[in-house]
Amino acid sequence: MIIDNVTLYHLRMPLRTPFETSFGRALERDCLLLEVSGDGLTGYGECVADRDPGYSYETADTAWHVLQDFMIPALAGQEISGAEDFQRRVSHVRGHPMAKAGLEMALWDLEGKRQGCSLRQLLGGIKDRVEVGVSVGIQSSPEALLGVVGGYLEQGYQRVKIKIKPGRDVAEAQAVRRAFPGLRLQVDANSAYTLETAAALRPLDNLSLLLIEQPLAEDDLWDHHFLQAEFVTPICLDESILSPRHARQALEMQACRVINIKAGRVGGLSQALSIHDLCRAQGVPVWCGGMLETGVGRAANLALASLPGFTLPGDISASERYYVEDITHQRFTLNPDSTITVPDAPGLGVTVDAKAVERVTLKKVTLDMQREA
Ligand code: OSB
Ligand code: MG
Repeated sequence: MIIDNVTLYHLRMPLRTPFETSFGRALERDCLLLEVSGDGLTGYGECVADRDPGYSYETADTAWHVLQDFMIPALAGQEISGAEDFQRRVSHVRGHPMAKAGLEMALWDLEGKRQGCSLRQLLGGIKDRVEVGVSVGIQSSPEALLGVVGGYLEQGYQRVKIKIKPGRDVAEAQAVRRAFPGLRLQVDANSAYTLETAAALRPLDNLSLLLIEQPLAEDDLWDHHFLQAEFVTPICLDESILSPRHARQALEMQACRVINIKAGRVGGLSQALSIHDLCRAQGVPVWCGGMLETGVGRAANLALASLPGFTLPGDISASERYYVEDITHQRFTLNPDSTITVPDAPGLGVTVDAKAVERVTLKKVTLDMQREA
């Protein structure tokens, strides 16, 4: 297809409750919404870069710059045949995986609408509902954490992830384990430890956790190898895996036993698919991570998580866990068995509420592709 124009929206959405991780506390979440028109159809994508470079170096502003000044002009006037072709055309842009992934998502949505196929079908997903859990931020105390976790269990979530950081780790995880002995529980450190300080995490190995997510720095692949050798609990990498090549090398060097896949972090759904295939061939479990997505990105995550290798519950919670007002007409809700139903309408299977978008838009630009050519 040939793209006629692309509109970028920088959104800032208030979170229902503050979300605290080892890299900071957020009361709102930024992202870019991409609206791509071509062939008389419109596709949407979500770029998950946030306001601050806390989780990764990308921010909504760097993604805006790279999309507007480099990636989108590279596509002007060109016939784009699919995700593989798209990746080739933007391969001159080093890094900036979230910016790439946002644009690729919009092309998948367009392609699905053109073929009358859901994203799930296009990707080869096999499940019509996927197992999900909830990611709980750092709370003011272990007691407060128990209250919040208990609330989510009442809502029906059967898998919980708690965020940890130095000094707020073992006591928190032990308290949750004691209160909920049978709970499927995991922790996420978001790179807050070194091989030395991670020695404090030793007691976590006795709590029957599903996994310990990203304890060490993003560029510390080799030290994760040493840490994994000391733990029975699987180490799962998130921030460290930015491409299928990283995934292969992490497994080769036994730096982890599980991989968290986020299409944004790895440069697009096509790259997420490659990592899924690689892990599946080796019997390595994967699960779908989350970036507090709006209904647009959430729909994509559900389609991705419907692939057969996603054998652990995803960080894909109900829309109401994140936002009072989402930007899609569809709201995702939790089924009683801790699953969420995968959309089956063409493309992402969601429609965007223009009024709701307007209310949370900080800035907006339309790039006319014919003029750029
Ligand atoms: O590390 O998985 C993470 C949110 C923002 C940035 C990084 C992470 C997270 C989450 C939330 O854990 C997952 C969700 O979307 O529910
Ligand atoms: Mg994580």
